[in-house]
Amino acid sequence: MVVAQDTSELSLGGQRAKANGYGPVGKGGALRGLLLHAALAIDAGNGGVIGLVDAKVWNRTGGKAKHRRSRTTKQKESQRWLDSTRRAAEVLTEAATITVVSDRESDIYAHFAFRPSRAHLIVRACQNRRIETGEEEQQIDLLFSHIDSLPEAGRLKVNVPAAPGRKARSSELAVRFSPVALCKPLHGAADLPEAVTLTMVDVRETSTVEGGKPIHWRLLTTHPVTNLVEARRIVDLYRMRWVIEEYFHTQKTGGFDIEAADISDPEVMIRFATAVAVAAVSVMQLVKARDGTTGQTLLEVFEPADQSIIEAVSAKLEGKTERQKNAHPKGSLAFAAWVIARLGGWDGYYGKPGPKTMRLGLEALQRIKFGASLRMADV
Ligand SMILES: [Mn+2]
Repeated sequence: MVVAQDTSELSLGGQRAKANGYGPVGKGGALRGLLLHAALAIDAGNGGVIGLVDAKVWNRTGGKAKHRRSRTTKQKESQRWLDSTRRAAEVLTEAATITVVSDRESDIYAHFAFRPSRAHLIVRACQNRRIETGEEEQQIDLLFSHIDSLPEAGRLKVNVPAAPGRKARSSELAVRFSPVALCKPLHGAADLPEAVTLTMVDVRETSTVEGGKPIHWRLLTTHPVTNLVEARRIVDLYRMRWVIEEYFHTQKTGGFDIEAADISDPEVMIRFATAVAVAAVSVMQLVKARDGTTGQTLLEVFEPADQSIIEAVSAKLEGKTERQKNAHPKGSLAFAAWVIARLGGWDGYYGKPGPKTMRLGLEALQRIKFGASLRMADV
């Protein structure tokens, strides 16, 4: 099982948001809003979204940041990565293995040092840390120059999907990997261990990329890597991090448009954003399940009582031709996704229903359920 965690900024405006008590977000401090940190559990086998492991919404108030080492707000904020990793290990008791993946912001020594033994990590490195090399006497090297000096272990082919400002491409990655012993940061806290042993997997695109940056990921992981197959696995697991970006997009312009909510009181907005964080998971689950590839049941998103309503709505929406029928088995999440997408305005033919359609469909289902409960009360 993969857990993708990340932080997203909800930009809610400038001067007026500031006057309402919203703290700074983004660089420069001109924009005001809230921060959302979330961790999503994903089935590493089929890409299905299992659920929300952790979510926290907060308002960054507390004045001007001081020098980095005495910045208490920053320290408290970086704790979020450790907290979500610990939470994943606590709640995902059924999972055989848990791999928590996160981007460069989470390259924090304590994150590696204090991870629960059940939770493996894959973190994209941004700090050129000191590492110990040589067993006899203490030799010190730097992480990035060490990995750069290694010969290529081989090459991998990957498909890079399209993104805003980027065409889809297939590319070749040169792979290097090595066990590394990171040294405790010079000004690290007293309770940190002197060194942490991890593996670094370095992948970089071999050809130049038109209109975009070539991939270069330096991934630090607690998983052992001794061959190219295992290195590929680390890259593939890290790439599942993309799901959390889609999840944030769902909360914003992709689905709920939360940044357009005009709520002046930060406390009320925090509660609203938390509710959207939960609702957006159901939307993501439906989007991922729409092709029937995740093998999930309807009950992973809906209440048992919803099943007969969804089946009744499906029967009503189905047309006469094969192509107008719900092709998925009853009881599957894919069956429900077809119904919700149709309720959300999808015609059943063209394109694939995205987060906005699924959100509208879920709202329509709520109205249908409400109507059904009124009719029940009439009798
Ligand atoms: Mn991030």
